[in-house]
Amino acid sequence: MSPSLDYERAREYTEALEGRLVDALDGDAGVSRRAVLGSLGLAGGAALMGTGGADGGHSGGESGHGNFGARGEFDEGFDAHEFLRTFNTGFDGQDNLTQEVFEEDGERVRYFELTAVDTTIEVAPGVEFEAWAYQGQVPGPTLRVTEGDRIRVKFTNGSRHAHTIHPHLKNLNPKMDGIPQNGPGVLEQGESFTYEWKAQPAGVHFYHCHSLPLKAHIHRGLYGSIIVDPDPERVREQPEEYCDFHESQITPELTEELVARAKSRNHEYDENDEVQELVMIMNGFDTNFDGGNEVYAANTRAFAYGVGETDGKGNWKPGETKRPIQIDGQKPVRVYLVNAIEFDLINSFHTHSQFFDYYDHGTTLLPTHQTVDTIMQCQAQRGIIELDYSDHEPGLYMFHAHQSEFAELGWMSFFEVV
Ligand SMILES: [Cu+2]
Repeated sequence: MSPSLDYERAREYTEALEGRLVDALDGDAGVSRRAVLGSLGLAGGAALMGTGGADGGHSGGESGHGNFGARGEFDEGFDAHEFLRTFNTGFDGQDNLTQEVFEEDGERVRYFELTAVDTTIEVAPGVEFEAWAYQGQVPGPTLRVTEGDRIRVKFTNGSRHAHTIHPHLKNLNPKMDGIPQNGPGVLEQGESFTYEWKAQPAGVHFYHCHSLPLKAHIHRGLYGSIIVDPDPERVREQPEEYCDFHESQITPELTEELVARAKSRNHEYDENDEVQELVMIMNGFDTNFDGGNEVYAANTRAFAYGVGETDGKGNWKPGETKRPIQIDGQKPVRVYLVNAIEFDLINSFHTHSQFFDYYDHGTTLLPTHQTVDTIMQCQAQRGIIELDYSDHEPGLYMFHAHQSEFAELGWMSFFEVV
């Protein structure tokens, strides 16, 4: 079986799923999630399985099944591939975000300016969603700092609705909690407030709007992640805070191991450059506002990490917005995974053909789950996944939510190991 044939079949598979999703949603504002799934059943299994059988896979949108199998590209407003690898550290990050780093009172401040706006985003090709978004994007910008820094966020509300920013950090001042009842409360359109939080504990954390009704404000898109990298010097001083062992059980060797792991996690150390780091915020969209999600994804765009068209020589076609996440097989991969889903109780992450180590909340430097291929997260739960494909053949390796419903409605992706 030639690799190019595998790519072609993976493209057909992605297209078939995307075509069904878009057809089911297109021009039918009243469609419910159940109706979408019902149509999946009727459309037949061959295309879904990517077998290229008599009825499936090859239509490419030109057949008589309405728009079944139709494909389209995403607009250029948001690049899900760029988002994966963009970390805003104050030193560096996306151009449209004001950010800087400076010293103040002997402490290091990481300063960011976030503005909430009302905007239209695209959740599947041609499927738009009226979002409320930090900095006009869903998910919001990924903020990345080192443990012990001060995180200062000047928040401006440019939306017609009242919003806040609530951080999932160990925050010592209730005024800075970003809830309606404390400090500045909710901010009305045109108002600003500067939040300040200590970067603690080390881990991958969540930020979101805390206005009421909470499920509406989160589901509309007001969320993002704050990654707090462990400080290796602090790890050396207090290693017991970064693992499950009691202080008396910690040997010098274990301390060195933990320090090395902290350096690998910390963006200010060269060791970190050896790891391919990715941010994935699992989310969903209730496109008809009936209290259930119609579209699922990692980083908003259904099937954006599925397989699109190549030129037949392994190169993605120019303008191809759907392509797998390309991974250097010789380097480890670290995924910062956050579950921002609303309406569904849990979400999950499942890798094909490889097992991984998982760090729940990312607050420890030794895994909380070792050698697993599936983990689940409730809303706001997050964690770090570490995996490698160094002994694998090059090619496509699927990963997805293992609620198969979510996978078929958008949360299905591939790593392309090269
Ligand atoms: Cu809000």
